[in-house]
Amino acid sequence: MFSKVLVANRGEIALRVIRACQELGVKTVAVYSEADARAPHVREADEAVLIGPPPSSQSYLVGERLIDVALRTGAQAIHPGYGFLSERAWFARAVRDAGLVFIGPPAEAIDAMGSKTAARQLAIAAGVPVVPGTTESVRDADEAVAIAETFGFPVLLKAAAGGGGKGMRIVRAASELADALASAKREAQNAFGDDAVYIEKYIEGPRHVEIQVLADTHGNIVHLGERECSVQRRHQKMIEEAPSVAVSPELRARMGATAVAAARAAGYVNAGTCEFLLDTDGQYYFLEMNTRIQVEHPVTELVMGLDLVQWQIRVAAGEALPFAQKDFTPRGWAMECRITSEDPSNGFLPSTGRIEYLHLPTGPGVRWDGGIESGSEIGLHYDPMLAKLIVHAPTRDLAISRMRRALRELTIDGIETSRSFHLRVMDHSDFQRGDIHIQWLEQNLPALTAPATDRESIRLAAIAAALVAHEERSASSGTATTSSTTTQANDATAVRRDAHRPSWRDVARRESLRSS
Ligand code: MV4
Repeated sequence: MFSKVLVANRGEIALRVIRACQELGVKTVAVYSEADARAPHVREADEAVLIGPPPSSQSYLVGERLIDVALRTGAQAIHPGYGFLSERAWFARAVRDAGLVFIGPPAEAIDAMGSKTAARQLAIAAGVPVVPGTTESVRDADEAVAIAETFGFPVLLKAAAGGGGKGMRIVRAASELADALASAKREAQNAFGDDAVYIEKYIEGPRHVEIQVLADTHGNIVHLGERECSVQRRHQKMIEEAPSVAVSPELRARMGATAVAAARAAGYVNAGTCEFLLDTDGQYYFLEMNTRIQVEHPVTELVMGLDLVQWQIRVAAGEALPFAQKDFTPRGWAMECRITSEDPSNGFLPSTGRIEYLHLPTGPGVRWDGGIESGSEIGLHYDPMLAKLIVHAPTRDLAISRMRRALRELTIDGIETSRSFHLRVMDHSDFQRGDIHIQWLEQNLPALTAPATDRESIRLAAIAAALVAHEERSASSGTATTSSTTTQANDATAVRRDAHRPSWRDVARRESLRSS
């Protein structure tokens, strides 16, 4: 095992990796930008090194500097987390060339899956079902029309260098193809520096189901079942769960075997995820492989009973996986809500400010993977995801009840968050039936995001609550308490739109009942 690992990331995933290392008895080196000097990951690591100014292009994305820090601090390996440098083949290669271990797949596997057309070729050769379409980029609009007519409209134009939805265009008629191709190429060129675009049949209303795989350096590959990730907005997942209501044990076995075949064909090692579309007839199609640990990995950990991040580290250190495929059957139901600093009632506009008050949910079956604390400054330099609230329960219904309970326990004051949106989803009958697909959220935005109460009513109620809290405290203690200023500050910042349990009520209640 390594004695020291450099964690090349920030926020909740940096803490997640640090925790895994601590349990393995591995020392950690955090890196941080000037904006993150007081971030929890800096404090929790054994050492921390400043790597640059706030913009990630000058800090978390400067590969050579990270490698230099690893060498200088005596770390033997680098964990990239997700985002940032996690899927840059050049970085994986540079880490290896520096005599360090990249805790992730070989650079060659990242390259193989990085080009979406190459990944489709590799999948087809491995017998993996893909959406009908091309495995080469299209030359021009005439060729595109001819190809589209072989499987019919609508079709989807995709950037070959893409992934994650950039450079995609839905085309519903031959007459629209030329314009769509030109704009897809422009967007692809701007986003990836490569204007190659290919064509697929457009699948309407599918689910996004992905399979977790784990591979070691000794040729062992297992799959860890599926995650259902259909609740997404603009290619940002909001809620994930495991297992999926749409996947039977028989389908899980088939999709799992498919994912293992794709991973094997790519020479894959470490944790990875194969993304599939699952259509309304139960047909599934391989889309792409994510060559990193994913945000939503905890739901798999909870139903499969293993620590994926620890296994990433153990596999990177050369350990053989001790499991057989039959060891893995999902137990119970796990669900994750991404808590973001976005205002659902305002088009998910990013919200900035200081977290004035934070109360975390606890109790049976609740897990919080977060990177924030009271006093954290939330700016615009990084991703708006603050934390993940994850629950595990015996059944899906109980997981929904548990998530609702945990969301109601959660208070984050000082900034707007996605909390109330998640409560609305938990209360939605479509979601409760599991009747969701990748367009569901966007088709139901009004019901899921409308403010329930006008601001002035909330303001009046907050003032009343502050007065009640003050009265109750005075009555119970008989003396003025030192926390009254805190209460007022919290109530003032808590004036905001919130559909379910406005946090002023929780804060007022906790303050008034606190023994002083
Ligand atoms: C598709 C598709 C429908 N038909 N391909 C989105 C990002 C990239 N991973 C591929 N994506 C899609 N490819 C065909 N042939 C619909 C999507 C898609 C999507 C996929 C997964 C999760 C969310 C999505 C949201 C919009 C579109």
